[in-house]
Order: sequence, then structure tokens, then C-alpha cells
Amino acid sequence: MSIHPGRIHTLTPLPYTGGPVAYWMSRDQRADDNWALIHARNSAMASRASFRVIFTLAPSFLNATSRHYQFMLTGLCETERALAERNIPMYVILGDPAEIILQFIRKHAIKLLVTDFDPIRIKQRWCARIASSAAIPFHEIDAHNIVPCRFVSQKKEFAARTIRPKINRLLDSFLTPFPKPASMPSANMRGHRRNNWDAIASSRNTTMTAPEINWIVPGARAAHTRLTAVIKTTLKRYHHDANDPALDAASRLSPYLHFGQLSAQRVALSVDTAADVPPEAKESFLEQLIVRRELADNFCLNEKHYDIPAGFPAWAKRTLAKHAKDKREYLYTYKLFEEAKTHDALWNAAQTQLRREGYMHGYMRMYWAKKILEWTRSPAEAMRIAVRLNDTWQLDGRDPNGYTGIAWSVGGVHDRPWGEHPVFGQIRYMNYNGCKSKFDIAKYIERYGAST
Ligand code: FO1
Repeated sequence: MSIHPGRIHTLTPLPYTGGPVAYWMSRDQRADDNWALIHARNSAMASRASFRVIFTLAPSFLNATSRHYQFMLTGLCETERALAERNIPMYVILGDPAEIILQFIRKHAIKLLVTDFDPIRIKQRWCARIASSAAIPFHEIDAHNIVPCRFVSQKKEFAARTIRPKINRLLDSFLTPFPKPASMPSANMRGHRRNNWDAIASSRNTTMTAPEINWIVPGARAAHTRLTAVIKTTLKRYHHDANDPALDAASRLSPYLHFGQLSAQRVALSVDTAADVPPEAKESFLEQLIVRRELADNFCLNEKHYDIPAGFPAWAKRTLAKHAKDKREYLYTYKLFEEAKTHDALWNAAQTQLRREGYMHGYMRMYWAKKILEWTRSPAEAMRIAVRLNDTWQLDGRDPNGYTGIAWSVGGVHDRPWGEHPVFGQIRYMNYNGCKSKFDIAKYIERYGAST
């Protein structure tokens, strides 16, 4: 079964007339439920050609630390095993991704290159460099979104309410079951040696053993186990509890989704068919999973300044400029923020959860980012600090969801003007007392208060 043409974005418009195929895996780091892999494998099978998967491990990646590499590499190691069971060799090669891919194409006489879709600029640049040098067909497949990002809208969407109907109209065409996994002929594995994961891990000064973050187990299998558990337990009350940091009832699937160890489409299919879950719980969950995440990809693809104030809407730029000279009651450096040393116990608790778990509850992410706006000299400095903290400490950092969430909090992206406040202007305001009325902040502070 071929994939929906709406998922295919042709980066190099040359015809594929047979010959070795390579899938350059990057965002969607899984063997199952992966449209990019399915497209590449189908193309190879149709012309009885060889098929290889390659992951290029860049020297560094947007402030990623050992906790991210430990999580990602453990997942990639599991994916290598799952692919090998289907006679699909997976190469993990260290170095500059564009250089590695161009060498790989030459070495294996690759005649079709497939990669997965990722709107963040570093990836778009890697693809542009390869597309300008490799004279072979090069396809980018959206394996991350249920409704492909480039298909659902060709412009920067204003808000969830403008993209939601466009997504909903197309869900029936795209929220479809995945084809059964198919194996390549055993000859396809000929001569392939497994990757040396200890050497790869030590290149990141991490190990493949002790999990740095112990509330979550990396990898596709663990992702499915967690999804099943969420559907059996917290999903039922998602519409009531998900927004309450003290209850901690969110799915916590975001690290699996970020590293592509779990497919959002698989999650949606499972939630859709879940028994005895109230429709409003499903709807509220799918709104976050589908509309919010696809809006984030739309923003990062269509707004090149997605992580600086230049990407804010005009009304937000105006109101923030009007309040640029407002007195800041508190001013903190990156270090004081990072070490959770502000005057605000609730903010410090959120930052401590972030340090300790590599995760922060969605509601607290908004408060956390908005206070950085309030306690820094300018929105530009606030964005620099929030993005850097998010990329350095969140397991699911370095992701369109993170950049867009921060731009929403600090710069009113996808939001509207609210009542006027010092520093914020008409950017939606949040404060300690507002949180106090929303949830049991004493419980949250008590859990994370003692900063480690
Ligand atoms: N993708 C790659 O293709 N190569 C890498 O070396 C790489 C490292 C990496 C480290 C941390 C992290 O959070 C993501 C990383 N990714 C890498 C990209 C990731 O898979 C996602 O595609 C993007 O971060 C999401 O847009």
C-alpha cells in the first residue's frame, strides 16, 4: 500500500527509476508506524532494490546534554534491533549530517533518498545542503503529524481556531490504520555489522546503562506500555485533571513523541478506539495531541523567527515595546533562573521539577515562561533564557512544541490581547495568586520545593 501523496514533499524533483534506497531517519526514530520508512521501503521493494536506514549523529544538537543522548540512543538501539528483524540494516554515523549523507549516497550508489519532516531550521538547512548537492530524487515525508504540515496549510496560521477546522476536515483521509510491517529479503542485510553503541554513547560522554532520568524508560516498547497505561487510567479524567500540576495527570508522552519513538497517529488511533473513556476526555486529549502540536509545526515551518521576538504578532510587538521601559521589580540572570534561585517558591518548584525530571507540567510551563518575561530586561533576553533553559533541561526540548509554547507565553503567538499589565502590556498575564486559585500550589511546591 503506497502512502498518501499529501505526505510527500519533493525536495529534488527527479524521477526514481530503481536502484538502492536510503531512509535518513532523524525526527521519527522508530521502526513501526513510520510513513517515511514505509515510503522508502515500498519504493525499494517495488524495484527489487536494496534498502538501508541511516541516522546521522551530529557533533552537538541545540544544547542537548547527556540525559537527552542517553534517552535518544537507547531508543535508537532498540530501533536498530526492530529493523534488523525485518532485514533492514541501520547505520548510525557520527559527524556533520549533510556531509555524511552525501558520502553515504556515493558509497552505496543510492538512487532515492527519503527523510522525515522536521520544520526546525537546523534540519531544514541540512536538507537544503543535501538537495543542492545530491543529483538524485530526495523526498521529505511527514511522518510526525497526522495531517501533514505542508498539506494542511501553506501559510502561518493565526491561532488554533484557524487551523483546527482545516485539520478536522482532513482527519478522515489521514487518520488511517498503518499497513502491516513488511520485511526485506535476507540478502538486504548482507555484510552489515551492528553499530557499536557503547562507542557511540561514550562519544556523547554518556552511557547506555544507568538511566539519567528514572521516571521514564526510553524506547518504542516502553512508549507503547505507557500509552496503554494512560488509556487505562488518567485518560478517563483528562478533561478534568490534565491542567492541574498538583495532580500530575498529564500523559507525559511528550519525550516519546519528541524523539519519534512513538507515533502521534498511533496514539490518536488508540485513543479513538479506547473503551469506556468519556468523549469529552478523548476530545480534550486529541486537541493537545493533534491541533496544538500541528499548530506548532505550522508556526516553526512558516515563521523563521520562531524563537525570537521578531516572530511575535504585530499587536504583541507593539504592546511589549510600549512597556519596554517599565520597571522590572526583579531581575535574574540565566544562572539564577537555572538554579531556581528566584524569590518565587512556585517558580522555583517548576524549575526544580525541570532539573530533576527533564519534564515540566504544561500549565507550569506557561507560568514559568511568563515570569521569565517579567523578571528580565527585555522580551529578547526572556526568549534567549527561556529557550536555552528549555533546550538544556527538557527531555522534549529542541522541539517545535517547545519553541511555540514559549513564543505563546512570552510573545502572544496564537493568543490575543488581554488586559494591560506592567511589562506584559496586553500579553496574557499569569501570577502566583492566579495559580493558587487554580490548583493546590502548596502540594506542588512541597513536592519540588527543595531545589536539588
Ligand atoms: N536528530 C538528528 O538527526 N541527529 C542528531 O544528532 C540529533 C540529536 C538530537 C539530540 C537531542 C534532541 O532532543 C534531538 C536530536 N535530534 C537529532 C533531532 C530530533 O530527533 C528531532 O528531530 C528534533 O529535535 C525535533 O524537531
